[in-house]
Amino acid sequence: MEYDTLFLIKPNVTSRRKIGEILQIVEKNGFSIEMLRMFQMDMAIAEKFYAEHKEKSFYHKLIDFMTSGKTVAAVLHRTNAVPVLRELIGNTDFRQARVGTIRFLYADSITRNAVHASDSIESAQREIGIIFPDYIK
Ligand code: 3AN
Repeated sequence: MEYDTLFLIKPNVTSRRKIGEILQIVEKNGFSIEMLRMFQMDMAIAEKFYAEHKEKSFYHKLIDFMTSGKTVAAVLHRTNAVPVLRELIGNTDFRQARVGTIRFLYADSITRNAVHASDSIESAQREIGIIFPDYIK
């Protein structure tokens, strides 16, 4: 089945001029970019986006980081987009990320882990609605 997922390139990567390399990796792996936006997350968007982590110990660190610089957000389209993109980005903990994955190559720490990809079709729809409220398929 072909559908959309949400992809974020986080501030630790945008500040290092690696945006082009990472978009090239996703395109080479068969994803079509349907929407693309570069912006600095404000608190309201970050809190909405990470609402499920509100009670976690790392929540404030995560919100501080995500609002600290520019993020590139993309709606990516592909067959089996969610599991294929999750596989391509690698484990949340970059030390356990498979060799060659985006997090293996670009993460600096568990919080500064370079990229985000939706973990289910439902999450993808919710997250696309937050970042691209006027996107109509
Ligand atoms: P993923 O991004 O792999 O789906 P989630 O949804 O569990 O991982 O976590 C969201 C974000 O929160 C991660 N991308 C990471 O930046 C941060 N995070 C998750 N777990 C930790 C942790 N143990 N310590 C610090 N930051 C964390």
